[in-house]
Amino acid sequence: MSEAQFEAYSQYKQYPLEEMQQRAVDFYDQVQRRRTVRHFSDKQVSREIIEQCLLAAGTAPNGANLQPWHFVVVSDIETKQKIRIAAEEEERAFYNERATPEWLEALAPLGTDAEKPFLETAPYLIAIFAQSYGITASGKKVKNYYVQESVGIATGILITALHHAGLASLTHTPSPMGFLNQILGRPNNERPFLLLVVGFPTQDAVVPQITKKTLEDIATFI
Ligand code: IYR
Repeated sequence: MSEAQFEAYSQYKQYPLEEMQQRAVDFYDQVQRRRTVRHFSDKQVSREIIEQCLLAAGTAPNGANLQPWHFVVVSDIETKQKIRIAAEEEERAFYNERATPEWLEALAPLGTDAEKPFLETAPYLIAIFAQSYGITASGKKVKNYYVQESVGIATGILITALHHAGLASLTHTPSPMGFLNQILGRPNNERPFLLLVVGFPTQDAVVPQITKKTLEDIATFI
């Protein structure tokens, strides 16, 4: 068993109280501008920005620091096309057969359907995989912990980092997503978690008129 080694937490930064308050306000002001976008332009995005956002995602707190995630960044046109074809097939089955009337009713305000042209138009698709278990260099299985939570937090940081950099994203979850392993050649220990569509919104992009719950609705102070 390897022993814990500690070092001083020298990166920690403390701010004066007023500055803390202002930073909290400013951050909320920034993140509340984020909207899930479904109209993407084909304008290119430099790979360095995506790399930096992925580094941010990789800082997420996670189970036993095993970092049970893998991000496949797809910009290749033919691969995007394959993903669109497979995703739309699942989406058609979802909208026409699998989705319950209750689910379709919940989705109605978003105006979504089985057509996913943005899977080809947007410059990047980031397929996020959750590693149900790890594999050592010698091929031994390693148990991972809190995989869904860990990958969910990393994905949240990624979405926030992309937004902060000035990019739009769409959390797309064709279900089931097994086709992503096959198209992207990912191993059996990885389960597709989410497909993030990344790029710039079109000039005339519109978003659903929806509201967020109030603080009173989402939090209780005791
Ligand atoms: N995966 C489908 C349906 C869908 C489901 C939920 I829950 C959403 O918030 C949005 C869409 C689609 O992408 O159209």
